[in-house]
Amino acid sequence: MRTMIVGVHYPAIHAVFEMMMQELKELALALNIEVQYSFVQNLPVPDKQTYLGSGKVSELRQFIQTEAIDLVLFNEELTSVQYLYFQDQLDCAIEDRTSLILRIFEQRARSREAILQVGIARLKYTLPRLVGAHRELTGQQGGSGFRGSGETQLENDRRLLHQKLQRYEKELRQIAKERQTQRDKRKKSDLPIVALVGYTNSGKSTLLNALVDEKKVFEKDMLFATLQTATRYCETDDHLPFLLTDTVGFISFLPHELIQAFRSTLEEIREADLIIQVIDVSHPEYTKHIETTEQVLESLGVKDIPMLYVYNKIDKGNIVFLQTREPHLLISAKEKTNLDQLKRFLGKTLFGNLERYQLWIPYAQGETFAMIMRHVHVNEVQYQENGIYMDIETLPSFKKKLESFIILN
Ligand SMILES: Nc1nc2c(ncn2[C@@H]2O[C@H](COP(=O)(O)OP(=O)(O)OP(=O)(O)O)[C@@H](O)[C@H]2O)c(=O)[nH]1
Ligand SMILES: [Mg+2]
Repeated sequence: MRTMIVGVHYPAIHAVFEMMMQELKELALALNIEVQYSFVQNLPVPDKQTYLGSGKVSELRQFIQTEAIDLVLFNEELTSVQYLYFQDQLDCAIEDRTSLILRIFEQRARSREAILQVGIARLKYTLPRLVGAHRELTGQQGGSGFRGSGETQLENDRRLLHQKLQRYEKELRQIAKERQTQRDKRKKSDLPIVALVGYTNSGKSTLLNALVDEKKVFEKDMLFATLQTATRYCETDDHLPFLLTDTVGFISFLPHELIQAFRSTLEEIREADLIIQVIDVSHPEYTKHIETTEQVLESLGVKDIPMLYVYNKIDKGNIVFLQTREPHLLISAKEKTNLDQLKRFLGKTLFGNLERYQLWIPYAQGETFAMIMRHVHVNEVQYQENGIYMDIETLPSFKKKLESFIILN
């Protein structure tokens, strides 16, 4: 497939323009589409109706013809007006950034929840652009100005899509409710929750896998490898337990339809006690990745949660490290470099204010004993004749579960 990318370079996106164009190529590559040509116009702002200036459109049309281009990818999300305009003007397939990202998500979605979320985002994207698809289907019969069968058909299709959207949203609400129940249960377990966030492909899933022993999650060198939130049991260097959550990665200009659709999944981040932002420090644009990540977090209403900046992939030679955020650590998830340091940090941050108790547990309370062993830091255990003596350290919030076993001095 002969493919080209087209972008308008204007002051408002000047700082990220090159990165966006490069990313657009990578997004295409994630769908096995190789980009051959790039077409850029400098403008003060993109044209509201035609995105490019009108002279440039003829030039583009000419180029498409001469080079036999099959597909044009636009650097940004086109408005429905712009989209329809290009559909009319260009003699090849067109797709914008949002649609491309949606396609990747569609390809990767496996769980029912992810499929619904992506489906909703796609429907919301498609509905306002339906006219164009129709004009193509119904051929040239428009233009004479009467309400032909095409238009009734259009109304029909729109209604069907609306109904589908409502069905999806209803089902997703149900799943979101279940997710909330799971979350509440997790909260009740009193284990602190740590969320991994960051730009796509920065190494979040690899880090999670490096920190847990079993039930590995999917990691791969591609954009948006993870669509499904996964939570795993984990321990600090002192064997203090916490939960670690891996989430979908971010990207600049992440379509708002997707953020909205993935809200229930991403809300897990809001309930974290600590956020680890994973940054691919070998990427030339990593400081922009940090900014993007923080913008997305803000749009999700994530605030006032302590954040640790973990600069990953230090094993790759080409690192120019300019520290911008604190607290931070430099690691390699792949080579497992400095993970001890990370675990120590987590221990200090999550369990810094541990309280020490002496417990006495009768043998009849075997289950409680097992539960306590799992959830606290144990200094000493003595199996005595009538019961078990324990010297432990734990978070103050866990005290109420232990109350009846505490030995008062
Ligand atoms: N060299 C090197 N590669 C790494 C390191 N950590 C992760 N990678 C690679 O980076 C790629 C992406 O890793 P993932 O863990 O899937 O990234 P992610 O952040 O989960 O990505 P998404 O799920 O797409 O958001 C994989 O090919 C990893 O092997 C590292 O420390 N060093
Ligand atoms: Mg991942």
